Amino acid sequence: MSRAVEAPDTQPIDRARALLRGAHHVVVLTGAGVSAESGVPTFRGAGGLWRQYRAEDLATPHAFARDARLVWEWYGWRRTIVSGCAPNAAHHALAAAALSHADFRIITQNVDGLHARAAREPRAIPLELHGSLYRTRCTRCAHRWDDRSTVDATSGDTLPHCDACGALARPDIVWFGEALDDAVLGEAMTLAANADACLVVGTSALVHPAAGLADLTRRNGGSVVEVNVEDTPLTGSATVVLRGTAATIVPDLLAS
Ligand code: BJW
Ligand code: ZN
Repeated sequence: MSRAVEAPDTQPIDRARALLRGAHHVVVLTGAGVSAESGVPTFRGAGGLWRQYRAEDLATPHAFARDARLVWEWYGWRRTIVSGCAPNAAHHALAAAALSHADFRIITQNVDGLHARAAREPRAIPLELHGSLYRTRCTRCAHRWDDRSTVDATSGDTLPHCDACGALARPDIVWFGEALDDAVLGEAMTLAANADACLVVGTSALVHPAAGLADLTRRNGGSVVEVNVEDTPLTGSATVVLRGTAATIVPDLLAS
């Protein structure tokens, strides 16, 4: 009995490869799933809780005003975890693609710095939409600084304070209800609107405005390729969906 054999170019991964190779401008949007195989917990789904809290309970100005110690403790825990993690094959493949193609830009919602650690040149450093786990800023003045220190949250006095004015400091991260940096968001929107292809990797696509970037590409006639282990709100409108983990699929997708 003969069995129909699918032509190689009908496989989703081949279609996705062809779309990306044919695109002049590629933009990549990543989320927590790209770092999952590095050991960084995602926000939603299994392992997404710290103690009994969700990101929505802690990543808000209101939560910080109510209990700065608790919020700093969470960030201290995350700094410790991420410090023990390394970029995985997906971060490395994306960085290599950004180095070999001038118009391949990475935009990340992640604050873990793993894309930047995989980048060997500035061109491969991503736009960080939601800030960085390793930057701290003053709650009163404009001072902000790189900060890889461990957090001592035993009392209000031991929390990070501003060297310039002495006020309480906070993580330099965009919390719910806060505006993203205008320049960073503007650049991300321009890249997405002008892209022929948007590769979306490991995001639940629930958090806006980041989740709207792929739609900008699509509405301007570009393609959307989604890599995720499960469905998201983008799945239905994506041009190609690749079901599997980032560290398995992305290197295969971008192999030259
Ligand atoms: C794998 C995998 C593997 C697992 N391989 N895949 C429009 C509609 C509705 C609401 C809004 C809207 N516009 C704005 C809002 C409000 C709000 C929002 O979006 N709320 C929704 C939750 C409903 N947005 C905001 O508040 C934003 N601000 C704003 O809009 O301001 C307006 C304003 C203007 C002017 C003045 C004032 C205000 C700010 C959003 C900031 C979000 N920040 C956070 C927290 C930062 C804290 C921190 O990191 O410490 O950023 S939220 C959290 O979610 C974090 C993430 O970057 C973000 C996205 O999560 P992500 O990356 O998608 O992770 P997960 O865990 O959700 O998903 C992981 C995915 O990976 C899953 O799909 C898995 O299947 C997959 N996966 N393993 C591949 N191995
Ligand atoms: Zn200050």
